[in-house]
Amino acid sequence: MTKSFNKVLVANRGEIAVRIIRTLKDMGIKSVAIFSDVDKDCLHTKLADESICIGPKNAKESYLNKIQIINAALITGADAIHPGFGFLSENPSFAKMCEIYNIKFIGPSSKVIEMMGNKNVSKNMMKEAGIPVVPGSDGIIEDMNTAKSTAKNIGYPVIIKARSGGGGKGMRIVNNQKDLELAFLSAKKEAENAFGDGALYMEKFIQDPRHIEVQIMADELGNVIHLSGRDCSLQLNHQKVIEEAPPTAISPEIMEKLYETSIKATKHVGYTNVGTIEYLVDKNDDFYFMEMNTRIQVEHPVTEMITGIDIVKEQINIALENKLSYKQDDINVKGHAIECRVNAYEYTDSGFIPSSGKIEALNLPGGPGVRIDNSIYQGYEILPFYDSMLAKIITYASNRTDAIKIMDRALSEFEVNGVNTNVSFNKKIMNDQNFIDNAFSTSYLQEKLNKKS
Ligand code: MV4
Repeated sequence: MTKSFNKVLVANRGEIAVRIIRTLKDMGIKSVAIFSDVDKDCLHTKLADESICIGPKNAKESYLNKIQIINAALITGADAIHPGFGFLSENPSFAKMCEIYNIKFIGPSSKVIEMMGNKNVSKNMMKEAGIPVVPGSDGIIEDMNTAKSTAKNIGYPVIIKARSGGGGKGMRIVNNQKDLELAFLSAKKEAENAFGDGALYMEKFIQDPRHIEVQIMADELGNVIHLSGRDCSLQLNHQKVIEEAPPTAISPEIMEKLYETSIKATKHVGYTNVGTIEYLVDKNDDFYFMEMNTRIQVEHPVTEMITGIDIVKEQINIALENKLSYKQDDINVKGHAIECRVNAYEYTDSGFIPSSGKIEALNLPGGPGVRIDNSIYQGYEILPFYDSMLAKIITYASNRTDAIKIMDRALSEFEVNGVNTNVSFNKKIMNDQNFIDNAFSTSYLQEKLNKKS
């Protein structure tokens, strides 16, 4: 029986909150926006059917304040909460609180979020299922002696990672034993400060990999499909700079293996709703499970463009305990999509300089093959308190070369006066020969910038 939600609270801000509210509107479901007191004029509060202030600008007292958000849902009578990405989207205790208060959390169960959030547990679970993982330590490394013997067994270079990590925090690449102790201790300290958990594990460092991820969808009835993959290899400081779909640098045969592996992994962990499995693919086309993200991703629009599927709509459909709207045979990948993030910072020779200010004039790109997911409007004040992402430009064409050309045009049209952005940095990438030739790995951008400085 198809259930429905009367009202969904969007526990986020910025462009992803706008994105979710748009789909709720398309589905005829009322939306509730939350905002901190400095965000009262944000676009998402204007587009939602109702909005409610949940606290002061400090995210710990507002967008990360679990009980305030639960209270907002109870006060407004929301049946469900969509967490978006970031903030509490992968916080198991928040998902658990939703379960306790009988508010549907639009995402996997709190148990699965907890398991996948522990990178050591998730890796061991995948190993159990026969899924390729990077050779490394057998669990957490308790002390320096174990670190030394483990690194010796694996063989340098090795990479140290935090159990509760993500985005590169608490991560160190170590090329020889003399650098090991400092790397181990600094990684532990960084992980303790960032995650409140200093537990570390170690892996063989895979040289110059591609970062390939697979979008999966699983309903609560046991059906699992994939929506093909994305290539997110162009990164800087562990932030994805450009994302594209499908991953044309990897052969279709290898991608088929990643798709089969992703379906197996999703079923093995008892995953439900929408998720992403990240892999490293090396020069020999060997691939290794890296992590499973239990949320919708920033880069989901490139997958929507090549499949024609509204992923947020399917998240809500799954949360309503409906069967997946698609079978695997219904998924037909067509064309190529690329995404650039527009951030309120500019890239200078001394790195990224954050920017804020009032948007005096704004011209958003458009025309054939251009989609803009944005949270800005003329007169909006960019605040320095939260993530610096202002908009995402997604371009689509029948092939990668044309999608790049359209992105180059769209970036030229993107004008925002009053705040500095990384638009010109992205435009340089669209005209970089190695990018155009799709001949680069995850270290490319950092090495290119190191050469310049
Ligand atoms: C790796 C790796 C190579 N070998 N693991 C993990 C967190 C994610 N943000 C990046 N991660 C990586 N894990 C092994 N065993 C390469 C990456 C990686 C990366 C590492 C350092 C600097 C930039 C990077 C960009 C993408 C992937």
